Amino acid sequence: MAINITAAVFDLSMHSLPLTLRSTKQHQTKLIYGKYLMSDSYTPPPVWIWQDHNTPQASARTGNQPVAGARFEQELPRGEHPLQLYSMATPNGVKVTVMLEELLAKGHKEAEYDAWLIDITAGDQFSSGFVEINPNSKIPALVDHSTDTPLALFESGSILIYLAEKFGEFLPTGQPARAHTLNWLAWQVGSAPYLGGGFGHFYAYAPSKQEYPIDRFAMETKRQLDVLDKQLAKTEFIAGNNYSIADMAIAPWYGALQAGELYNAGEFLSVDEYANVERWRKAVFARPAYQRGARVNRFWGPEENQLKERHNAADLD
Ligand SMILES: N[C@@H](CCC(=O)N[C@@H](CS)C(=O)NCC(=O)O)C(=O)O
Repeated sequence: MAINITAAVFDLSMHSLPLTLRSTKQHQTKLIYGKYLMSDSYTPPPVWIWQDHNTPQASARTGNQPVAGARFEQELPRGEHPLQLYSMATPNGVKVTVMLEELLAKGHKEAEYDAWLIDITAGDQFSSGFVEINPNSKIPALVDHSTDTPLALFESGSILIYLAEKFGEFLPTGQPARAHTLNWLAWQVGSAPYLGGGFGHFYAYAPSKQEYPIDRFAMETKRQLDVLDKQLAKTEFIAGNNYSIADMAIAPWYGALQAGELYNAGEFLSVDEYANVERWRKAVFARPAYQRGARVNRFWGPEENQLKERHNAADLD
């Protein structure tokens, strides 16, 4: 049985995603009666046992492990603003920095924030300080110190709703607009793992290209793009005619995908077919607050688009 222990490359030249799997056993696919099937070269044992497939470079600090919790002791830094963000400019991280910049653009001075870099390629998400605010060890995480007891928030969808309610922006209070917005926000959080953990992993990061998973997740990703395209044929923004937290959640993933910026997969997925998504993402990406937010906690790509940490508005000017 061939086992490939090469870690997938974490390509920071494009929008990067977490690797939920850094290694995979290699299997051949076979065409049988028109269907691609995994070969039977691997028979799961009765009980799965973890084999450390991480590369030698991946230390105990960074490699994927089947257990949760802190791997080393380190407190989180704290700046002067009530809102302290711990993040990185992946699509999930960008959702929150865009929201904060949009709030500031609307004049909400209390939305000023410190954004500290949690470099997930270096294992920063496993520090004791980070795990204390997010036991799931994934960015983004936010602490609001303006409350009686500091309030820790994790999960990008939860953070977007919290900020929208705190500042009374980008989430309608009346129905049905509120339900529509939350529907699409929940759609994004539920759908993106098929795009990132499914398509992105097997197409861009897995150590061998396997037709069965790429085929399966390319189909699902195109179906999702078509869902958005059909919706955006009816409405200007995702959840209606107003820009909302649903757009902020969906654009860094599906907007970037349609722009060909994610996984270098624009041609493979024929993203030009989605004209309504293209019209919408151009409008969203043109927003100054979106452009500011997309730069925060970014340490790759063109230098003018990078800002490792943000502590006040002037850092982005
Ligand atoms: N459902 C979570 C997903 C967060 C997530 O997957 N974050 C990635 C970066 S985009 C991460 O921190 N990965 C680190 C790891 O998997 O170790 C959310 O929406 O906040």
